[in-house]
Amino acid sequence: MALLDILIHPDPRLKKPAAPVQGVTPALRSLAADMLQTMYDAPGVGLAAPQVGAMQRLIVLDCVKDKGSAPRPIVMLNPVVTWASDERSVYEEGCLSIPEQYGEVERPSAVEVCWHDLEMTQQAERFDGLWATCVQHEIDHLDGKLFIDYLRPLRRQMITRKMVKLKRERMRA
Ligand code: K1U
Ligand code: ZN
Repeated sequence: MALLDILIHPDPRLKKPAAPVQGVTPALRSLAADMLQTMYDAPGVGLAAPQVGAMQRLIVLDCVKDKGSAPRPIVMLNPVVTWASDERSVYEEGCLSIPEQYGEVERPSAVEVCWHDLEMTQQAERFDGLWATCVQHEIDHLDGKLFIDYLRPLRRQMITRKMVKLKRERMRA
């Protein structure tokens, strides 16, 4: 397994829709395993393939935050939200592609998601709490959407400028 480089905003690959996964190959299994390792190492609770430059509809997540509980890594291929609650909740979101920047985003409190797992078996589950926020955030990545797209233009511009500066500094180091 390997740790992958996470793309930092602004990057054109983070703004592009990803293509459906057509089949499970050894390379795709290996990408999913590397993404999970990269997510845990960051640390994060989710990661979408475009964040590591792979333009495929693949996300990984594990929102078990309590250190005493067993981890629950989930790999989703071609995830689709099939139901969303009318009730909405606000969560202060972060993003591994926009380090150290946070913003309040309002989304449906609960969602039902259908996806294929690595055996290409169809799965469906209802998520709430952080799981619901995270799975919607990750599916947005597959559609080229970032949490800052929900913020006011001025705040978005300020964050983008900070990221341009951060990337410049990282290039020099
Ligand atoms: O997609 C990503 O960039 C990952 C992102 C997912 C996410 C977090 C919070 C709300 C919505 C989506 C992160 O994991 S940011 C890091 C983070 O929130 C976290 C890190 C360690 C423990 C708990 C949370
Ligand atoms: Zn993100």
